[in-house]
Amino acid sequence: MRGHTIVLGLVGPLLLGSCALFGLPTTYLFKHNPNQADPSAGGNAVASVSGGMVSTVLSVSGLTPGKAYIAHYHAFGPDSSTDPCASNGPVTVGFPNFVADASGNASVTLKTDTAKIEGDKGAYINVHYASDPSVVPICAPVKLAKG
Ligand SMILES: [Cu+2]
Repeated sequence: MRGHTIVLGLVGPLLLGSCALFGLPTTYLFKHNPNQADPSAGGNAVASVSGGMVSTVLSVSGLTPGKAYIAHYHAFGPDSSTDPCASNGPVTVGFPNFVADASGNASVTLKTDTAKIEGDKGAYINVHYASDPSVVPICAPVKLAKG
């Protein structure tokens, strides 16, 4: 009985962490970082897996109209084990550059190999100002615990 409990405790998080690998679209919500950039920015990222590829569609609102942005998947970094958006991880895959429309909305799609964002390699998605990538209005956590 005790053995079962331990096994379930280990397997549960692994199954949750790999849901995106089983074909159903998974939605991740953007949250605003603690800064003043584009204060009403928000939106989501919807990831769909098929044939070893993952397609991720970012749908974002509240951006600065006409402004250029960049977005990336980032790996889990060294600064946190429980908050990927605060972990300061390296870029793993970049989305195509995009520009917010006249209403401050934008949508951009990235298709890439699932292997490039599996596990800790796809811990979060950041949206940056293209003109100053140190400015990151919003972040979508994808993987909530390191390892
Ligand atoms: Cu980035």
